[in-house]
Amino acid sequence: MKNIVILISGGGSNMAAIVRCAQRDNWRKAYDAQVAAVISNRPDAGGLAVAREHMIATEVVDHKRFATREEFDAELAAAIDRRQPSLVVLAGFMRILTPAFVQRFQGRLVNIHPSLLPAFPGLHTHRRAIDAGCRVAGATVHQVTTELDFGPILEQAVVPVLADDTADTLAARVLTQEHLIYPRAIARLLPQI
Ligand code: NHR
Ligand code: GAR
Repeated sequence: MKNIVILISGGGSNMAAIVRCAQRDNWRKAYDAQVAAVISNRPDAGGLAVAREHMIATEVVDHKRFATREEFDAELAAAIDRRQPSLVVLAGFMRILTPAFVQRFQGRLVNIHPSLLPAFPGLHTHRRAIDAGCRVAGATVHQVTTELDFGPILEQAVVPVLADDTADTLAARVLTQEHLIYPRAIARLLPQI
């Protein structure tokens, strides 16, 4: 069985979209794959309850309990390893990962970033896209490498930026597309891992 471990920090709507797609398209039968666990770095992440509703194992590795990024990442990696993952999915996961962590899972570590990479890596992407006068925005699914928001692109979606957009209205439009492309990108990866 190919175990998928999803890392979240917040509401987990991308995680929920992946879980729903896995159920609807029967990933168990199609790819011998399952979402094995959802791990959050924040104890109050809304996505934890969503995962539990779907009978998925959850775990918290609270970054605030650790003095350094290296110590947090070591504990996070150990928690992931216990699930024997074939694929590790960052879904609104908000902690930058150390090179040691990325190297350990390289090739089976993916992220969704709310911009059309290579434009706007990092945070506050929607505000920055509006301020730059972009006519289009979007989201990118990519392999994670040690360079932030830079790995090989797997999937992208484009949305228009409207004249009266705020960062919030643009984020909501991008998010609906994220929910389509992230499950699709993962489904395309599963036969190869
Ligand atoms: N780690 C590596 N090495 N490479 C990537 O491509 C990564 C990554 C970790 C997370 C997601 C990413 C995004 O899609 C991601 C990609 C958090 C930050 C950040 O600055 C930046 C990019 C991403 C996620 N985080 C702050 C930090 O100090 C904390 C911010 C907060 O807690 O709200 O880690 O955008
Ligand atoms: C999504 O838009 C995701 O692309 C973005 O946060 C949101 C999480 O929503 N990720 C980042 O900004 C990573 N730095 P979700 O928790 O509902 O999936």
